[in-house]
Amino acid sequence: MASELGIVLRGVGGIYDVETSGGKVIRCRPRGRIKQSLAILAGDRVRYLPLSENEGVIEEVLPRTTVIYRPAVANVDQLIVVSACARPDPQLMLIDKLLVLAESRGLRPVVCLNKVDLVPESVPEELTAIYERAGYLVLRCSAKFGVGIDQLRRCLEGKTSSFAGPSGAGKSSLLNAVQPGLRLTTGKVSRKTGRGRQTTRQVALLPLECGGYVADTPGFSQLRLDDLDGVELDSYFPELRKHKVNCRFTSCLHRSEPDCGVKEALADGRIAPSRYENYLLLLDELEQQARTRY
Ligand SMILES: Nc1nc2c(ncn2[C@@H]2O[C@H](COP(=O)(O)OP(=O)(O)OP(=O)(O)O)[C@@H](O)[C@H]2O)c(=O)[nH]1
Ligand SMILES: [Mg+2]
Ligand SMILES: [Zn+2]
Repeated sequence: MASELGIVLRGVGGIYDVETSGGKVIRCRPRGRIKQSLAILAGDRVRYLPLSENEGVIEEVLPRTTVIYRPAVANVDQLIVVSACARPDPQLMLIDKLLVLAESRGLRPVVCLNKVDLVPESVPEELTAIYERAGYLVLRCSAKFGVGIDQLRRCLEGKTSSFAGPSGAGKSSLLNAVQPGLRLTTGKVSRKTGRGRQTTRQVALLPLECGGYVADTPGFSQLRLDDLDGVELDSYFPELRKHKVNCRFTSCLHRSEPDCGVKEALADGRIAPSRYENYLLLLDELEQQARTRY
């Protein structure tokens, strides 16, 4: 039998669900030599040899257009950074790190603010202002009340996207609202700690009825930006990238250098203070990492 092309939807214990070009899902094991050389991720395009109606062997993983490891997905076009407006409270640093991750890996970042029903309107408005000023598309949703779901669906339509964000933000709930047939399991947010309960345990790429795919992913709140160089960090903040042309020094890191275009833009409100502060914290973190690496 000739080999065929498919897309990995998920993997559990070394067995992968592969969607065939005909839209069927078959179970595949990788050939030994692939098993050792690289991890196969949800979203990977593979060449497999069909063994029976619903089984096959993965022979080759095709080159990836994009890849990120937290969450671990390959070939996605967009990263939908999900944050609740409350329960759990938004973590701006995590949002900014995820945006940097997307920018640095060539994924289009989108910000999705969920649970607008739990807070006064001013909360999503202020958060939206931060990220729209940076140039990002910001969606405001309530999975519970169906707010913003049409807009989210339009954003996902025809593309391959991945959700990312803390446990309890409502990633699975949003996807259930976009496509009720998915019936993804959702979990309660703990009253005591205000944190989610890690309900989604693994990455699963889901084919969408509106066309395209979306990965539901496990929540996390710690993210380390490895293999990034501090000097290139400003290029992953679109609003810093825009204003650094006005810096006197091309090597300006926008800390305390004179005639800094970024600090000028910050002073007159064209850059949100939280974004600038998180840039500085991340810059310190990356420099620290570089010093301890050898
Ligand atoms: N009030 C309100 N609650 C919501 C909304 N969206 C989700 N929830 C609730 O938030 C809790 C967590 O939702 P999940 O969809 O499981 O969150 P998740 O981001 O998938 O979490 P993990 O899988 O653990 O990463 C559940 O109790 C949901 O019912 C919303 O828009 N408003
Ligand atoms: Mg989930
Ligand atoms: Zn500068």
